[in-house]
Amino acid sequence: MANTWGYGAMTNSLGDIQNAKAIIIFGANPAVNHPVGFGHFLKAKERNNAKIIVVDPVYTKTAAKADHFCRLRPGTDIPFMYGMLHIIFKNGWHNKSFINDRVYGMDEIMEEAKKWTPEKVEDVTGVPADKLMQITEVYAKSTPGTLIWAMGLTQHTVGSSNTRLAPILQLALGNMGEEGGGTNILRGHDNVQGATDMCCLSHTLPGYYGLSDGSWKYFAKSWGVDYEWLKGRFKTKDWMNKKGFTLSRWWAGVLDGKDGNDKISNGGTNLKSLFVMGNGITSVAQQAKIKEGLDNLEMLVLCDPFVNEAAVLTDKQDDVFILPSATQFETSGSVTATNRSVQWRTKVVEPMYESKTDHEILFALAKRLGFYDEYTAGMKVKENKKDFTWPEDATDEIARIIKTIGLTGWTAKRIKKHTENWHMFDQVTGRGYGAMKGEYYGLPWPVWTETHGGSPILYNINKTVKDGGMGFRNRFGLEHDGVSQLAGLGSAPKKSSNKNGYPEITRDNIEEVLGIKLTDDEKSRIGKNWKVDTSNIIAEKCMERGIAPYGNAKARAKVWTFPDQIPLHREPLHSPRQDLVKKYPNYADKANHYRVDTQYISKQNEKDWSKEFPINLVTGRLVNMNGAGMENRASKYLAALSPEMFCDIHPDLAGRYGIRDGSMMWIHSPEGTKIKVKAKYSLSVTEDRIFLPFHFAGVFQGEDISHKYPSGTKPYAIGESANTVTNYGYDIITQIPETKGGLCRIEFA
Ligand SMILES: Nc1nc2c(c(=O)[nH]1)N[C@H]1C(S)=C(S)[C@@H](COP(=O)(O)OP(=O)(O)OC[C@H]3O[C@@H](n4cnc5c(=O)[nH]c(N)nc54)[C@H](O)[C@@H]3O)O[C@H]1N2
Ligand SMILES: Nc1nc2c(c(=O)[nH]1)N[C@H]1C(S)=C(S)[C@@H](COP(=O)(O)OP(=O)(O)OC[C@H]3O[C@@H](n4cnc5c(=O)[nH]c(N)nc54)[C@H](O)[C@@H]3O)O[C@H]1N2
Ligand SMILES: [Mo]
Repeated sequence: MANTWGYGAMTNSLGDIQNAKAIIIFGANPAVNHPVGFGHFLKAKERNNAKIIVVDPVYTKTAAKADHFCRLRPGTDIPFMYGMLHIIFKNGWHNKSFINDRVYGMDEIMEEAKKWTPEKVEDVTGVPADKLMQITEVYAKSTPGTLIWAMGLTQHTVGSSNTRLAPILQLALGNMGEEGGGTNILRGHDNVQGATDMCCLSHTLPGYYGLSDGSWKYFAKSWGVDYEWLKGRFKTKDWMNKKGFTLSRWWAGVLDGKDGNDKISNGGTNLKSLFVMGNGITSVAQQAKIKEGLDNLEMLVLCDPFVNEAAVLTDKQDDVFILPSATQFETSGSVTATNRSVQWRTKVVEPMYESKTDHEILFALAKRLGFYDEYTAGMKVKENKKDFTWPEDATDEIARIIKTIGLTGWTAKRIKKHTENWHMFDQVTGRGYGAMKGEYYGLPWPVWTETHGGSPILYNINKTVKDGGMGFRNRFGLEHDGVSQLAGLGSAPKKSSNKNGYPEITRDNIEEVLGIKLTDDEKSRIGKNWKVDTSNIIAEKCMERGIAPYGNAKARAKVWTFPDQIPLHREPLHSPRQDLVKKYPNYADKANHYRVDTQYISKQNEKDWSKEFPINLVTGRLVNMNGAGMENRASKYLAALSPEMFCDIHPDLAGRYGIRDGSMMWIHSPEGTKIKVKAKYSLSVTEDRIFLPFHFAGVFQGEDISHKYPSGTKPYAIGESANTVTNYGYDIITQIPETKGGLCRIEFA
């Protein structure tokens, strides 16, 4: 099962934001969701008089600290960013040499940007044309500028296009690979970056290795497991290379087309059991469907330190198992932060009562399923050991195998040494001193070799590769449409033996690109290419010559394999602007999207949704709650800060429906579901939209279901889940639900 929420990592770091001269924030509310990291934003203001620009449909606590606030309509960031690009190109504020040497496809972006005049952007986004011009000038002229995003960009059908256009804006300004620049995605959970890097997802192997025969064979060999055995785990071989279901749509796999639900392509069987480790379930869109999915399972297993409220939502009576997981205070191991740096976590207490750590639960499960030996084999490969030490040998296994993002240097020993020496690093540059000289704080990946010091700023060619420099990765071939994909002349990392663009390094081209001769011994040991070279010969030789093993190419603004080769505006499936739906229709329906037929245009065209559901629905977070919220609502003091589920609503909108401040209101969704919540008058929202936090559960469509909590486990606060009314809609590439761009109807309750 895949968790497809996150998207991207920081190219720079939170500390580096102090170097920014301007900060533009799209769909993120760090004052609430990253309050410690937000300190660095405020320091940039103090140090450089950096201007903060917030682009959000809601006036947030972050907006309150900003110099400029642009209130856009949900789901219209693409027109907004094209509007900025329009003004930038028109005034010649773009970085021409950077684009020429280091970017592919910008000409097509320029063409599209021509269409988005400030007046047109105003009509589509709601942001006044003069405001757009004002902030664009501020941002374009105050370089380096850092671009921040989080969930306001990703939770849309066009989320993946949003996350492409934001870096394109930075590329146009030459803000990539610079201190104080970059695209800095504020990630979610503790270690979500680590979970992403290990690809706890359904469409790749660990370390972003694709689902190809070559990758499977590389892992089989590296794990010391027979490839034929791995193959035998699948129904037939072709299933090895197919994406699985995602977290957002597993329920469709259970319902399997029943009652008009989306059909699946799963080899003729539906999903029968669900094993949950570390997800709240009530945080996923379309709770009524989720409930139906849960009710129809044969078996449900919930591993959680708290009672997972999936157990409360379902009416299922038998074969629901609640396994008490230990918390992260009761275990140890490495965790990865939002800026790609790593730290070692040390156990604080032994697992309490009958709880077990997640790895113990997984090991026990593997034993009962009969593949414990294969499951743990990779940890014994390096020294041909009989047994393994957890978690050190797992960490070393990762370091040995994962080359794609350069984890070679992340051995348990080095990570521990870093964590023991946290006081020996500069807060802004991350540079170490004393015992940590030559290394960066937390060894941000890529860490190409066992002695490399980490790469604090991605794509920075003003540094040597040994000191963390690199160009863009050569990932998509040498040319496209007759245009070279390699970087231009002279744009290689500092002091490199090859001053120009060069391909990714392979066994076949290493002598030519690096200008070296390999010995016969080296020739016999070297791997086929840098991604599978466990001998580390490629990386070591590259370091000596100042070469990045992954090549030096152009960043691509055009993705020729995606439905939209360059990002294009498409109205949300449920749009309040029917006139614009005709002009900017959503995608064609997508069959077999992570095994589920997914609707786009057919849902959008089903009817004029805005007639019945005229109000935009925005969801997001509160500072005192996290995710599905059980952890916090079970805390008396955190629960007291927001004891009830509520809806932020503008007094004038509320007034039209006779809803008083503090009275109850119904919110209806296009899917025919509803929730009953308390109205909270707020000027943070306008009259055309409401805001809901999504941290509640325990009430479902007006009905209190709290009698279903096992005795003694009912949290201090319960309420409706916002996800009961979030609309149908999934990103075209990642399948992230459109939880930030829906419609609703309200009424006094
Ligand atoms: N206190 C607290 N901190 C957290 C979390 C938590 O639950 N509680 N969760 C963690 C996790 S898992 C994550 S992923 C991060 C998320 O961090 P954020 O992304 O900051 O979280 P949200 O509040 O969901 O959304 C951010 C903003 O996106 C805006 N938005 C909605 N639609 C749009 C749109 O179409 N365009 C634009 N530009 N903006 C839009 C919302 O109004 C909101 O202010 O926070 C992490 N930190
Ligand atoms: N409407 C709407 N929905 C959203 C979002 C939104 O903005 N709007 N944001 C989405 C995003 S970005 C995210 S990340 C999700 C977050 O939602 P969830 O992934 O559900 O996040 P949490 O509630 O933080 O954590 C899930 C569970 O993990 C348990 N847990 C904590 N520590 C451990 C541990 O060590 N081991 C185990 N086994 N379990 C543990 C917690 O008790 C909790 O029950 O919500 C998504 N849903
Ligand atoms: Mo998240």
